[in-house]
Amino acid sequence: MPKNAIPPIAASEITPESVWLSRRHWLQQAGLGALALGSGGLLGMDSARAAGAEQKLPATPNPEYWLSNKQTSEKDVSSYNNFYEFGTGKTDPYEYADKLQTRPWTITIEGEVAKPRTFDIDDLLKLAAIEERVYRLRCVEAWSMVIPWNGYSLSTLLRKVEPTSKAKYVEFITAVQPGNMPGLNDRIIDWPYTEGLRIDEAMHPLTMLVFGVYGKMLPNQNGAPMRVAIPWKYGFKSGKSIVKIRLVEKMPVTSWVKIAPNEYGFYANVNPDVPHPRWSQATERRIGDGFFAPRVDTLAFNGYGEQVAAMYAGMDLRKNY
Ligand SMILES: Nc1nc2c(c(=O)[nH]1)N[C@H]1C(S)=C(S)[C@@H](COP(=O)(O)O)O[C@H]1N2
Ligand SMILES: [Mo]
Repeated sequence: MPKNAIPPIAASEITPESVWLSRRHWLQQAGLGALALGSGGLLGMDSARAAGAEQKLPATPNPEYWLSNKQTSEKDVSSYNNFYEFGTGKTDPYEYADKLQTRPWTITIEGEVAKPRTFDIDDLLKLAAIEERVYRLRCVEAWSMVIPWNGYSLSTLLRKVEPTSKAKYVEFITAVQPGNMPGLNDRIIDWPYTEGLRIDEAMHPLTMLVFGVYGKMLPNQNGAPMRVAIPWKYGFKSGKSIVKIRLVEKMPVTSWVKIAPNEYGFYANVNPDVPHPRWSQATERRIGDGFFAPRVDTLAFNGYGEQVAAMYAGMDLRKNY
């Protein structure tokens, strides 16, 4: 395991990196990506839904951010989702997100920055080298996945716009496409879905701008064309299909905090010792292991404590949940 890599949860779950890499290499050699597009059947998806996902996004593995745990299958990653704009069912995003229009797409960065700017998504894809990083995703609903995301650190983009000294927080505003998003009729969330981070969290190298997964452009249901991944926080912090990033002085009131502040906090750091008021957060179900497989222990900061705990030194994590 490379230096600084996150220790695996259980030895039984390990796929040695070398095995995984060679399998990946073999798939590339065999040109299975192209085959899947042609047949539209390899993953059991119809071609309309698979088409976007089959567009390649070459990425270089970054061993600094690598888990050796068994990866969640591509099928599970793209068919068991939370994306309430398309419905609250786990398969709704897979079912309905093909209507999301991902081009043209711009991302506006504004607020407390010296150089506010609107970027075209295709320019952001070229802004930095695309890396592959294997991250845990731990949903607040006590299930988890291990996902090879493709992208680069959010800090790379934020530095371009030069945050001012007043930039204490970062707010993410996500897309609203009436007509294309059947879930918007549900008023659970006061759309758009928004999320936020403290500036040091946003600038942390682990915080990732994600454009792809499994070496391909993000499927719509995973937040195409660009989402964030913040692996030490519950999944709801990782906003999908971002259209605006606002740097602000005051802590933004994010979607879930607005809905139920007693259940969902701004920080939302994964914490097995702080239960959700309606369920425990001590263990999790690994998607793909089968419903009756033993649950695995949830780790503090989702296993990323060594890298991120210092940012919360002196804070009461029971109050700042
Ligand atoms: N715009 C938007 N982003 C969102 C959500 C959402 O409903 N809308 N759900 C969040 C939740 S609860 C989780 S667990 C992750 C799921 O990401 P995945 O479906 O790619 O695994 O996306 C997050 N980002
Ligand atoms: Mo979630």
